[in-house]
Amino acid sequence: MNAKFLPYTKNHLYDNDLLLESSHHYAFMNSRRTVREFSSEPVAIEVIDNIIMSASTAPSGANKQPWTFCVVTNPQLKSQIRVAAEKEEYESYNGRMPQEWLDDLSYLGTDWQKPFLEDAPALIIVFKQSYELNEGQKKTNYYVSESVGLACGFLLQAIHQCGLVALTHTPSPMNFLSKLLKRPENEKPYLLIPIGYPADKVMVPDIKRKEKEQVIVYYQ
Ligand code: IYR
Repeated sequence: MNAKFLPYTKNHLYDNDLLLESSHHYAFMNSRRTVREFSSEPVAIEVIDNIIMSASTAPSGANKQPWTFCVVTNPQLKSQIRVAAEKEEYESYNGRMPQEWLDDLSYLGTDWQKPFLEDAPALIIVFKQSYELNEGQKKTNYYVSESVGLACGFLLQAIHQCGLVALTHTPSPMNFLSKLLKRPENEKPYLLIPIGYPADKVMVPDIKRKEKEQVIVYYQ
């Protein structure tokens, strides 16, 4: 099948306008923080739709878009997810994670308890589609983890743009999510992202981001 090509144009910025735009964008992105305490104030489903559809514009291997975003707002299901996640996290924090890992995390103040799984108005559970399954027919997907990671990055940016906050939570192992959400066999849980407004007077750890000399290498 031959690809059909369409014209594509961009607003071309120059010199100072370009510099200003890039520096404003950096400042905006640098103001994003992971938040672990949420207000229970709901977020409209239409807003969540738009945020997820923004994420779904991410590039993907052969444009297969190998992702499913499950949105849980049902309080009973949120509670079931919390119970199952805390069961795994309790084991992880009490024996499964080596001391070096626990030491690396200690300054973030995380532990096995995950109240945000019930407090946040919505949980977005991102599934990667290891392969495509269409009426029993399997088809290959490519660069699945890279593609879904990019979509999650877009998702976090859209959430930040809307003045909302999120947390990239990775209960481990995560297979309980496939069971609770009754996902098909070609989907594997990838990230659990609670989304909402921050709790009143929320605090975040005093983290530092690396300097540009530490993250960029120029070859000129
Ligand atoms: N999944 C655990 C532990 C955890 C691991 C890393 I790496 C973090 O950056 C943060 C937490 C948890 O969610 O608490």
